[in-house]
Amino acid sequence: MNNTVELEQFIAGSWRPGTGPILESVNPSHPSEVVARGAQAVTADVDTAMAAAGKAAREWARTPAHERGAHLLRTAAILESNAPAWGEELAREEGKTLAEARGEVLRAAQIFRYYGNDGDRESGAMFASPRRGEKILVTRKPLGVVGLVTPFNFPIAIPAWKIAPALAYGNTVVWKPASTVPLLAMRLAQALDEAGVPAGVVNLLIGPGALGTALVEHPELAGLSFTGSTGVGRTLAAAAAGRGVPVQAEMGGKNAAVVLADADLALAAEQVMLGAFRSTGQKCTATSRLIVAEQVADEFLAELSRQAAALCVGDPTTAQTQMGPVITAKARADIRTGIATAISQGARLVTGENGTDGNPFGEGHYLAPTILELTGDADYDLWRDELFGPVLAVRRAESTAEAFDLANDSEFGLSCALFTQDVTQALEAIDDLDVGILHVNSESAGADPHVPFGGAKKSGYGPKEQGLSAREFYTHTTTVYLRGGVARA
Ligand code: UN1
Repeated sequence: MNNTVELEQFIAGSWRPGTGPILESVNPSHPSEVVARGAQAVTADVDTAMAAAGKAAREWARTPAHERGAHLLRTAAILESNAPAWGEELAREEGKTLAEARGEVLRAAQIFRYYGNDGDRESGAMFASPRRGEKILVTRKPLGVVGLVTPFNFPIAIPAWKIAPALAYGNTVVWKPASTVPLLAMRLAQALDEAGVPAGVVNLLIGPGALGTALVEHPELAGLSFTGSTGVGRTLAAAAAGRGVPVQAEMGGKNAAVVLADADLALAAEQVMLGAFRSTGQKCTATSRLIVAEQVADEFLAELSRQAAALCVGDPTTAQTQMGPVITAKARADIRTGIATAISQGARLVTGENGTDGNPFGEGHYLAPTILELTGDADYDLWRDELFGPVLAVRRAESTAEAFDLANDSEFGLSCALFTQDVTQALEAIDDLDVGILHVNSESAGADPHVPFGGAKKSGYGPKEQGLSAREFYTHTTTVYLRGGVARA
């Protein structure tokens, strides 16, 4: 296939080729196919983009909220009309199935629509004053120029849920997406450009991780929002915090599904399959641990194993495919190493990969959906470390209390899926499970745009994303003690 797209940078409202080394994004299902190609940005471009964003900041902040919103609503409409085509490109560049990829473009549109209507919501608070003739207002103001660093796994939805609130609340943006998915980043920037967002309000820099570091070190940076690996997130967060720059970082997860003995097992199996294997397990909200009640464990694992072995793995643009490849050859090799380590530590392979090399599904970076039971009390790396792939680690629990303890046995606390028909146990879980997102009888992934998204413990740092929580990060407040002229007695 020879439909490689030419990559360009978007700085100060104009599209231009980079001046750095050539970057190619390749199709993880057909690694010889180059999806997009172009010269990368260099660190000097960070200065140019920051200057453009700084220049645009004042006017954008003064633009009425409803006018800013109108740009976002137009962006939503453009995303919607391009969802079939850009969804296909997303599936080719990132590897998730066509249905998920098109759904993701529509989800980005939904996020832009939510924030596009923000002008209709309350925009601050008013308090009574203990003094006569005075009111106290708490107003919201943009931070200024914010830096956004986004991961490969939701190439358009995660940027949308950072860019949309950043712009809605009056900030301007310099954005560095993951280098594995530059085409989808370009598509989103094109949508914003076509929607008429003024020059400099959004700047896109495609290139290496060094751009993220340069962004954080830039003196004009007023805020940093990051989603990605724990290692990079902590480094960037530390650098930004060290310079007094507010940070929002959304990092790892090792999310549990807890299946209690009274659960609707058919429903639980369906949802655990979705949580563990949709997007090839490459979501920070994916289900990577399963805790199942001993009484139903054999039956449940047999059913899961049957369903996992029957999943159709292959090119995500083919209609029957249910699971595509992982993003790179290195990701696949690392996941296999994680599986091999678990087996060497005593894990029992229920179904899928055994840690060795091979490619039964074709030339792409494919993996079989894998389930491993962690038997005994060994300290398994697979229980602790996020592999970011289609691998589910299972443990059995003798009681609900033990199940909840196991679910909490992680330094992460992003999401959890609980399966029970007993409302009392569900209510206990709300108090006991230390997570940012709890799903009762649905899979661990998924997030609506109008409610907070983010983790407890080491999964996240700083204010949560989405809904009104995003406002906590993208604005600061001015408390106004407002009096008129001479106060009457
Ligand atoms: C979802 O669960 O649908 O990087 C979204 C991630 C998360 C997004 C999850 N920030 O996977």
